[in-house]
Amino acid sequence: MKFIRVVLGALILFFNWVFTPRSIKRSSELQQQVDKNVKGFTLYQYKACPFCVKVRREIKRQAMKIPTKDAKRDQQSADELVEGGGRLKVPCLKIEEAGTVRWMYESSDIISFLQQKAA
Ligand SMILES: N[C@@H](CCC(=O)N[C@@H](CS)C(=O)NCC(=O)O)C(=O)O
Repeated sequence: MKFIRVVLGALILFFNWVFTPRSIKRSSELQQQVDKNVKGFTLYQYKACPFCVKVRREIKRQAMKIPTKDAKRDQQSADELVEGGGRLKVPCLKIEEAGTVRWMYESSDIISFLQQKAA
């Protein structure tokens, strides 16, 4: 079972690498605005999780600068996720804005939210 998961993970990463999406090109003012919109965001994720790959691809497509934390390999990140978000489930977007902190689970919700921030 573990072997199958490792092979599938490697395949996901390989195809993600081969078909890396292009980043959108914006004017520098627009890009600065998008950078500002996502400034306090952090993505908690696993490297080979397909839902995380889906979110990372959208981040790349949208040319967003969002730091990632690996909640599988880094115990501190896993603890932060459980303490803050309430569950060890990825992907999860930590959203720090306007003095508040929110934790958003579900890849489709995260992608829709990021698309709004890019609009
Ligand atoms: N529907 C979720 C699925 C996320 C999911 O199943 N993530 C897995 C890793 S690939 C996970 O964190 N599993 C741990 C758990 O569910 O407790 C999404 O689209 O984000």
